[in-house]
Amino acid sequence: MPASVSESAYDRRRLRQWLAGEARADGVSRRDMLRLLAAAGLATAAAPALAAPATAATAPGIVKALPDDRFTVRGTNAETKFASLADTGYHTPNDRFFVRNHTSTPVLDAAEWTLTVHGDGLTGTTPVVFSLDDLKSLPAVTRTAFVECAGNGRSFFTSQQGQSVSGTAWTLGAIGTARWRGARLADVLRHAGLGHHAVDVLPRGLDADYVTADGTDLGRVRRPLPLSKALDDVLLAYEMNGEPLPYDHGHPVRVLVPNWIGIASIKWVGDIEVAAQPLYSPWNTDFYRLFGTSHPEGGSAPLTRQTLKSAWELAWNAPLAAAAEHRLTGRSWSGAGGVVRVDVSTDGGTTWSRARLHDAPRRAGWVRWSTDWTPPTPGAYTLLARATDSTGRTQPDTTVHNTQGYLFDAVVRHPVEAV
Ligand SMILES: Nc1nc2c(c(=O)[nH]1)N[C@H]1C(S)=C(S)[C@@H](COP(=O)(O)O)O[C@H]1N2
Ligand SMILES: [Mo]
Repeated sequence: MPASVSESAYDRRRLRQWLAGEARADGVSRRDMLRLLAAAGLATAAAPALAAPATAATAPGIVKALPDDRFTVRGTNAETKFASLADTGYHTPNDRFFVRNHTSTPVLDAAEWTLTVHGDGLTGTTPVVFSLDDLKSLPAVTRTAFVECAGNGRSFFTSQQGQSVSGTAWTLGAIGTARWRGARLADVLRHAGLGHHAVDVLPRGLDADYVTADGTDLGRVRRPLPLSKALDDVLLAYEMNGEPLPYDHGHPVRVLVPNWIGIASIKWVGDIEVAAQPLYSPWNTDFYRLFGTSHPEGGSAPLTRQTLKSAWELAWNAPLAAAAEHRLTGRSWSGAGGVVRVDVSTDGGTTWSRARLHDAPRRAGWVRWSTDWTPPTPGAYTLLARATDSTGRTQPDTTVHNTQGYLFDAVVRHPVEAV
C-alpha cells in the first residue's frame, strides 16, 4: 500500500478519535479541526459535543438567536437543522422553529395591535376592528399543526435532479410543528358580519412592503384564501407552544392554515379583506403556482396543500462509528393525511425495511420514526426514507420539475460516513 494511502487512513482514524474526545489538539483551533474533518469527508455533526463556545449567525431582520448548531441562515431566512430536532419532542420548540421572512420581523406591541376586517363581502359597510382582547374573548381553540414553506427541499431539485430552480435553497428544515392557540377565523368573520356573497378573504401582514430583486414593490405580503378553507380549520393564533407568539413568528397574531403551504399562514396580520369577488395577489399568481415545461402554459392552479416528505435527524455526512449499533431517527409528514408507513434503506436503496413509527398518523402533524443500524465497515453510506400517507400516496424517486422549486416530494438521498 502506498504510504500516502495508509497515512490518510491513519489520519481518518485519528480524526475519528478526536471526535470521540480521545485525541488532543492543543493549540489547534476548533475551526482548524473542523476544516480537517471536512477535508477528510468527515462531517462535523459529532463536534457539538466538544466544549467550545457556541457561535451564532445573524440574519438581517430576525430577532431571535440563531445558534449555528440549530440554524442555517439563508438570506433573510433561517432554516432549522434537522439534526437539532433529535432531542426535541413532538412539538418544535419556539427557539428552534425555522423563520421565513420576505423582509424583516416587525416588533409589534400587542397592546397597540388591532385587526381590521373590511370589504364588500361583509353585511355592513364599515370596517370592524378587533383588539387582541376581543380575539381572546372568543372561544379559544388549540391545534397542533406544522408550518412548512412551499419551497422546503428546493435544493434537491439541483443536487439530486440536476435542475435549476429559483428561490431559497432550503434542505429539509423549512418546517416546524407547534401547538397553536387562538380564535377561529370563522368566528371572527361571523362577528364582523359575513355576507352571503363572500368568496375570498385576503389577510395582509404588517411587515414592510416586499420589493423584489429587480426593484418592483409588490406591497404587503398577502395571499387570498378561499372562504371554504377560511371557515374550515383556520386560526388567528396568538399562542405558540403555550407562549405568546414570538416576534419572528407573527407577534401578536398570525393566520394559521393547517396543511397548506406556509405562505397561507400570514404573520403579523393587520387586516383581512372579505371580498365578494375572487382576489389575486402576486402570492397566488406569480408565486406559488407550478410553472415549467411539464405544467400548463399559464402555470398550475394556486398551490394549497403541502406534499409528502421525510427527513433524518442527522447532519449531512454525519460521522457514525462503524461496527456499532445506532438508533437513527427521523420524521415524515404529509399535507394530505397522516403518515401511516415509512420505509428506510441504509444501502442507497438496494434493500428496505420498515421504520418503527412512534406517533399515530396525524393530519397536519408529522410522525416520528426510528430504525436501528450497524454500519458494517467504515465508508460512505446513503440513507433513504420513503413515507406513505393515509391517502395511499408514497414519496416518488423524483419530483416533476417546476421553475420555482416548490413541493419537492422525492425521496432524499442522505449521505453519512461510517468512521
Ligand atoms: N406577513 C408575512 N407573513 C408570512 C411571511 C412573510 O414574509 N410575511 N412568510 C410566509 C412564508 S413564505 C412562510 S413559509 C411562513 C413561515 O412561517 P415562520 O417564519 O413562522 O416559520 O410564513 C408566511 N407568512
Ligand atoms: Mo414559504
